[in-house]
Amino acid sequence: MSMKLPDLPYELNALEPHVSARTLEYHHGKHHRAYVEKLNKAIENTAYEGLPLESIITRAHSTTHTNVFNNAAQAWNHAFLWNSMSPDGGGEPEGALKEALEANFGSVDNFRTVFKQAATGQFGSGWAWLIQDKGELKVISTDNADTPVAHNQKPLLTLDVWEHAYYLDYQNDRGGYVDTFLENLVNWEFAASNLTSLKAAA
Ligand code: MN3
Repeated sequence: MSMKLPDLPYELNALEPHVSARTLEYHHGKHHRAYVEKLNKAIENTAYEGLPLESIITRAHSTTHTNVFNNAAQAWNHAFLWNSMSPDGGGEPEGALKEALEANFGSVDNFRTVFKQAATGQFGSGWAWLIQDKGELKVISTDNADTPVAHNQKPLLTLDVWEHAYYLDYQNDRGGYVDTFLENLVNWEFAASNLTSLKAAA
């Protein structure tokens, strides 16, 4: 039993003009696919074969199986990324998510400022995240393939800041890409569905 590349939750051109069909064609069809294929190759006939992806990530993280970890984490992160964006995204969060962002960051605008700082401040390749950690919402960035899943943190949203995510559309303007994500693409409903009650977690 091997891992499968998940379909995009929308058409290749659904995020235009913010993310081009060409970017998604390469990002999903080449990059994400390659992580899944390399993972399948790396776990074939090993104790990892047949495990859920999250289990592969946490087990590989606690060992020195760097190749398994990197490809498993990238496979997971990209599947999470596609859902963190939506053709109907952007605008303002509502309800419990809005309240939680205001409680943890002062305001939704300040959350956007902090998220942009994390995304643009990540040196080299990596990811920016909104996570839930011990009952609090936090913004973090991770290097390369690293993922909150490996650190017992619960991701609510992510943005890929590897150059392959934005270079065709934004060249070196990572800040412009992050602004577009926050203004036009961010899938608040997905984040809200990932938010577990802060009261229950406290
Ligand atoms: Mn990527």
